[in-house]
Amino acid sequence: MTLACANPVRKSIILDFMTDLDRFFSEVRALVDGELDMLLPSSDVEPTRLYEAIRWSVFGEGKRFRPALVFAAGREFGAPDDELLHTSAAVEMIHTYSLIHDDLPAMDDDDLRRGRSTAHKKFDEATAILAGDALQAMAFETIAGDESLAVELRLRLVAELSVAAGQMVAGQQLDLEAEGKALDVSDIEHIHRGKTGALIRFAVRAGGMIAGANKTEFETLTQFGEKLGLLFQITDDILDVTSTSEELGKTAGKDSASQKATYPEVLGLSRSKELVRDVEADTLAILANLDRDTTILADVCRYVSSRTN
Ligand code: GRG
Repeated sequence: MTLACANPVRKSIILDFMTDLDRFFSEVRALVDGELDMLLPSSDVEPTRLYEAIRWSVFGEGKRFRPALVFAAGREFGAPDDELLHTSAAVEMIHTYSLIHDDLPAMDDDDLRRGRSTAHKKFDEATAILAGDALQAMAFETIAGDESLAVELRLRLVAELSVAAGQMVAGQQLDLEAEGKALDVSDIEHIHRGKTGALIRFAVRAGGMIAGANKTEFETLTQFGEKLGLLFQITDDILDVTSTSEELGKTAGKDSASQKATYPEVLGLSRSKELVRDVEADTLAILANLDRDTTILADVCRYVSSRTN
C-alpha cells in the first residue's frame, strides 16, 4: 500500500496505524492466497484454459480487502483464523468473478485489471465468462464444505452470501442503466449499496457470524459494514479521477469516459473529499458503540479514507 499525504501531522498519524495495518493486510494476504491456492484447481487440470484464466484473475494485484474484513471482524469478536479462512476465500472468489464479468466487452470493456490484462484479453471472452461462472459456484462450494464450521452456520453463510451476490448483480444492472443519465447523490448511493456495498457488508457480517457476535453487536457490525461500503465507493470514485492507471492497476478515468454518475461528478472533487471525512467519522462513531477492542476495524476504515489524501 502506498501513501501520498501533503499534511505532515496527518501523515505521521497515518503512518503509525499503517505499520500495524500493513502487517495485518500482509498476514491476511498470505493466509487467503494460500487457501485460494489449495482450493482452486491447478492450471494443469483439464480444462486447463479455464483454470489458468481463474488463477490469472485471482492472483493479480488485488488488495484482498473483503477477506481482510472477514478477518478483522472475526478476530475482534474472538473467532480463530481457521474458521475464517474458507469464508474469506469464498468472498474473494465472488469478488473476482464480478471483476472478470465487469471487464467484459458487454459491460465496462476494460483491458487492465489488477495490474495485468483482463481475463477476456489474456484468454478470450467465452473463457472469461466461464471463469467468472466457475468462481461463483466454487465460492458456495467452499463455504458448504467448510468442516471447521457447524453445518447450520455454513447454511446461514451460504444464504447471506447468495443474497449479497444477488444484490451486487442488481446494483451492476442499475449502474449500467444509469450511464449517461443525470443522477443525484441518493440515486448513486442506492446503486452502490448493492454493487459495491453488498459484499463489503457481507464480509463484516460474516466475521461476526462466525465469531458468534450477539444480536446487538451484529446489528452494529451491519451498520459499520454498510457505512464502510459507502466510504469505499466514494474513495474509489475519487481515485478514478485523481490516480493513474499504473497506480490503480486498472484503467483510470473510466467512469467519466463511460458517463457514469460518480461522487466527484455530482458533488465536485473537493466536496467529495469532505464527504469522505464525514463518512469516515460516522463509520468510526458506529464502531465506538461496540464494547470491544475494534482497533483493526477502525484502522481499516481509516485506511480506506486515507487512500484519497
Ligand atoms: C459484473 C455482477 C457484476 C458485478 C460487478 C465489482 C463490480 C460489480 C464492478 C467493478 C467496478 C467498480 C470499479 C466497482 C466499484 C468499486 C470496486 C468494487 C472496486 C474494485 O474492488 P477493489 O478495489 O479491487 O477491492 P481489488 O482488485 O483490489 O480486489
